[in-house]
Amino acid sequence: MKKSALQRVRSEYQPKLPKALQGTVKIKIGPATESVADQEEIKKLFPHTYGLPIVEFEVSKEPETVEAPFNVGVILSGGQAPGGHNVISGLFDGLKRLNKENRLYGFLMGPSGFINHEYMELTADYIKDYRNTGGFDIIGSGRTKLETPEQFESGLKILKELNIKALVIIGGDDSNTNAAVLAEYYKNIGAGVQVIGVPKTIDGDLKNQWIETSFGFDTACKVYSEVIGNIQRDCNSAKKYYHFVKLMGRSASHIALECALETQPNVCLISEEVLAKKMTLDEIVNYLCFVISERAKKGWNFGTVLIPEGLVEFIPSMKDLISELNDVLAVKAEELEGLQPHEKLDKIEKMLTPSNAALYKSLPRHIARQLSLDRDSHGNVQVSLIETESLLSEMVSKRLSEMKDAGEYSGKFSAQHHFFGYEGRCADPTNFDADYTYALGMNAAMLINSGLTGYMSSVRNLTEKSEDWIAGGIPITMMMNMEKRHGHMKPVIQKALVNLDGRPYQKFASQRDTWAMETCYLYPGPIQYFGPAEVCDRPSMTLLLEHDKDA
Ligand code: FBP
Repeated sequence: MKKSALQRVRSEYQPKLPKALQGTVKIKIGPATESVADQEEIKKLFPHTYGLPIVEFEVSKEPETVEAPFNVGVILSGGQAPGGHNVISGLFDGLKRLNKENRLYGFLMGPSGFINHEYMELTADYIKDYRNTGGFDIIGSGRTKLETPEQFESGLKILKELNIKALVIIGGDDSNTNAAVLAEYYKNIGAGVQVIGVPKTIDGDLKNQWIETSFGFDTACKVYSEVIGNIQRDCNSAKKYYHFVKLMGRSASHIALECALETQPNVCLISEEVLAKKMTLDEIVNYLCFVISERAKKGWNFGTVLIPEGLVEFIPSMKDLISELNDVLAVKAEELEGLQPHEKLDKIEKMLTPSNAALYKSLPRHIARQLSLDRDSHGNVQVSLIETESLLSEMVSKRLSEMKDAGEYSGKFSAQHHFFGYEGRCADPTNFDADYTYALGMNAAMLINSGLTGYMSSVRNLTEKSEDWIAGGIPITMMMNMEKRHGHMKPVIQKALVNLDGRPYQKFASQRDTWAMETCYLYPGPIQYFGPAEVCDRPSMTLLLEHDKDA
C-alpha cells in the first residue's frame, strides 16, 4: 500500500497509555450501581446485568501470568469517528499481551457482518497499516440495528463456530444500548459470550459522569475549527461575504459549540437554546438580521454564522411539521409513490394540518423537498441532507431586502454556504483521540479478561496527563432510563444534549455579543502531531471547561 510521508511517520506513533494499563492489571471492584432513572423497570428488563459494580484497573505488582487463550470479535457500528482503528489496535495488543495465541475477528460492514457471518481475522500484519489512522475502513461500518432475538441467535452461531468468548461493539448511544440488551440476552440463555461497548461518536452526545467524552469528537471539532478559522481569515481579508457554516451533529450542538469556542465566530446558533426559548424560525432570522445590520453600520458586510446540523428539529414549529411529515410519509407512502417532485410536494401540503401546511408552503421549495425525502432506518429525517445553511441565508436575504425598503438597513449581503461533516469524520486522530482510543481498546481487553459483560470501556480523568487517566468499566445499565421510541417505552442510554447551565455554554453565552459586534476571530490552525504538548495533546475546550480547567 503506498503511503504519504505523514502516514509513514505517523504509523510509528506509540499511543500513550494510562499507568494502570502499562503492565499487569489488578481489578478494583466498586459498590453495586443503580440506573440513572426508572430503576424498577430497568432492573426488571436486565435481571442478569443490572446493578453491577463500577470497576477500575490498578497497577499490579504481580508478574504477568499467561491466561488460557481465547478469541474475541469486534464490530464498528454507525458513523465513522477518528480513532476507531486505534480501538482495534489497542484491543489487539491487549489480547496478545494476555496470550500470544488469542485471536481477534472483525465483523465486516457493521452489525450486518455479525448477523450474516461476514468476518475476517485481524492479524498484526493487517492491523499495522491502520494504526493511528482515521476512518473505519479496517473492517467497515454500517447502521444495521442489532436488536432482535433472531439476529442475536444468528450472531451466536458464528461466535460459537469461531470459538469467540467476547464481542466488542464500538458505537454510539443506540449501539451501546443494544450491546447491553445483547449482553443480557446471552447471559440469560447461558451462551457464555461477554459483550463490551466502546463509546464512539463525533457528535459528543454519548457522555455522562463516567464517560467524559466519546471518541472522535476532539479530532472532528479540530478539523472543522481549522477550516472555519481559514474561512474567517478569508472573510476578514475580502470583507465581502457572510459564510453560513452547517456543522455535523445529528441532534446535540456540542460540535457547533466547541467550534465556536475555538474560533469565535460572529454567530453560533445552539439548538438546545432555541428549544429552551421556544424560538421560531422567524425569530432566528430576525436575530441574524439584527447582527448583520449592526455590523453593516460599521461598514462590515462580512461575517461567519455557525449552524448545528440538527437545528430544524429543535425549532418547535419545525419539529411539529417534521413529526407530521414523518406520519404522512409513512402512512400515505403508496399514494405518494411515483409522483413527480412538484406533484408530491403539492399533495403533501394538502395532507398536512393548516398550520403545518402554511409553514411547509413558506419554506423555499428545495428545503420542503429535502424535508420530504425518505427517512433513515430509525424513521428519522436525515438532517445531514437538509440545507439549513441555505434555508437561513435565503430567509435572511429576503428579510434584509424588506429592511432596506423600509430604510432600516443599508449594507450589502452576499452569502457563501458550507457543510462540514464528512470532512472531519475520518481524519487521522489527534494525539488525544489516538491515545484515548488505544487505551479504550486495551482496556476492553482487560474487561474481557476479567470475565465482565454488559460493561462500557471507560477511560476517565482525561484533562490530566494520559499516564494519570483512570481505566475501568461502567455497567451500561447504569446509564439507562426509559424513553418513548416509536410509540413504545424502551430502556436507552440517556443522550447528552448541550447543558445550558454548563461551563462551555456559559462561556460562549458570556462572549457572543462581543463576537457578534466586533471581529474577534481565532485561527486554531491544523492539527499538530509533533511539537509542544500544549499544542499537540490539548483536549477539547468543552472537556477542559466541563472539568473546571482554563480553556
Ligand atoms: P453516529 O451517531 O453513528 O456516530 O453518527 C453521527 C453522524 O456523523 C451525525 O453527525 C450525522 O448526522 C450522521 O452520522 C450522518 O449519517 P450518515 O453517515 O448515515 O450519513
